[in-house]
Amino acid sequence: NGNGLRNRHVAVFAFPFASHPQLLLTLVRRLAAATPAVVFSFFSTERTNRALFTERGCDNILRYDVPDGLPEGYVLPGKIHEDINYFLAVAEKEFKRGVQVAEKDVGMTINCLVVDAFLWFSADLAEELKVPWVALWTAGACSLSTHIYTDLIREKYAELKGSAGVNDEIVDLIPGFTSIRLGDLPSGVILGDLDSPFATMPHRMGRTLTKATAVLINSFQELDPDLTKDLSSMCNNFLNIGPFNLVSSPSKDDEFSCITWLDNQKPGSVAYISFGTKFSPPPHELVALAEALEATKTPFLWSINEDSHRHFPLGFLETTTANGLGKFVPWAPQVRVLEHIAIGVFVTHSGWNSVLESIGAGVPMICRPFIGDQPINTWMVERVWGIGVRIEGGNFTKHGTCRALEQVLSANASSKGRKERVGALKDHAHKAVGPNGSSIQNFKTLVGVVTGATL
Ligand code: U2F
Repeated sequence: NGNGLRNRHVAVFAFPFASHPQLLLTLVRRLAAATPAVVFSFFSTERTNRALFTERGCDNILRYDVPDGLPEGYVLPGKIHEDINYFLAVAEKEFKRGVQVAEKDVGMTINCLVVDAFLWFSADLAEELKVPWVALWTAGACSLSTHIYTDLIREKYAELKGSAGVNDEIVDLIPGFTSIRLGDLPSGVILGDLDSPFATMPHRMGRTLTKATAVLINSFQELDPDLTKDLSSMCNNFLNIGPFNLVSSPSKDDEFSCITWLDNQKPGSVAYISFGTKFSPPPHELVALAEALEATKTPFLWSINEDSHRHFPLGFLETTTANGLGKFVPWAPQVRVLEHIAIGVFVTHSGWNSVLESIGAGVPMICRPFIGDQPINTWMVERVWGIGVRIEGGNFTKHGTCRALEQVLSANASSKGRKERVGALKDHAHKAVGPNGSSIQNFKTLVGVVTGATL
């Protein structure tokens, strides 16, 4: 099995929810291909591993299942927060136990830990084993910065003595940001229940990451030069190694014939709509969005689960399908869709992967954020990068959505400006992962950390 050639053993800990484990495995596959002498033991729950390890992968990645901590009889998926809490209650113990099993199997002790940054507590294990601790933050530099600076932000916010509301823009609140709207900070930084696990987890993560051997993000440094500079001063080896979707080739699957449908649309005319893996606007907003698409006669491709069709206005699905204005699919090959010449705008929840994929394809966005990092990603899209608009008032109304569609799809100067700016970022993204690009250089540094060459 080639074990004789293997000289290092890396343990990888996944946070087994939403798109997290997939992204980590994408990274590990890249690392495994670059370092054939290293064995990677990948730990995640049985349920996520089953979905991830469908194809034959690299010989030097071993799959290990860890328990999900759910009580007997619990039906998945429950409430996401509940599922996460059950997992976190057993995670530290189970990962540790798993490492001992893998060390025995492989016949080598662990030389390095690569983890999802949410698993901040694994820094203790790395210290105990005296090995480098490498953490992957699956979202952008903007949100990471708010977690690293949570203590500072809280201090400055306290000085404001409640005089600022959620809609107020505060100048110089966070290093690397000229200004930020308080309401766009991830909940749990200053707003919401600061003692809940969803506030304490990223807070403790932020404090711990500054001690990591390397902090990796799925982004490219030219997107956020100021934030990158600042985060590099806070963390060791702060490495932008993305966009991941431009490094790995997109899946060729197009089960629902999205590409064929797009082939028959005019260039730059179609709105692609998707709210990621977990989110859907409430029924009245789906109605408003549907009405706006019809009123503006915007051709659209909508990735939406069939269960939500019942919320559409009467006859909307049938009419728009019959007259060719729209196409509804339960899943779209998003990266390929966004790259299609027919796409004019992406209506998105601003999940980090979606934002990055839109940038990688040079498509401007209309953002309707829900929670977590989505509002701050939206802030960046609209106010910092100038490549999209936040839906007026934060929710879809017929009027606001018509306006946003007209704004982004029209041929006027501000729409042209948006397209030019997103086109320029697209070029930077492609250069970053091209020969000698910044993300490729950073990846080499990472390989050095993982193989022990740079220690
Ligand atoms: C969580 O976000 P999500 O996983 O809900 O959303 P994204 O980060 O945008 O990732 C969705 C991925 O699913 C793909 C799409 C993205 O790679 O290409 N996809 C698809 O291929 N076809 C479809 O029809 C629909 C989606 C979290 F909620 C966010 O706040 C975080 O920013 C994010 C990253 O940590 O994770």
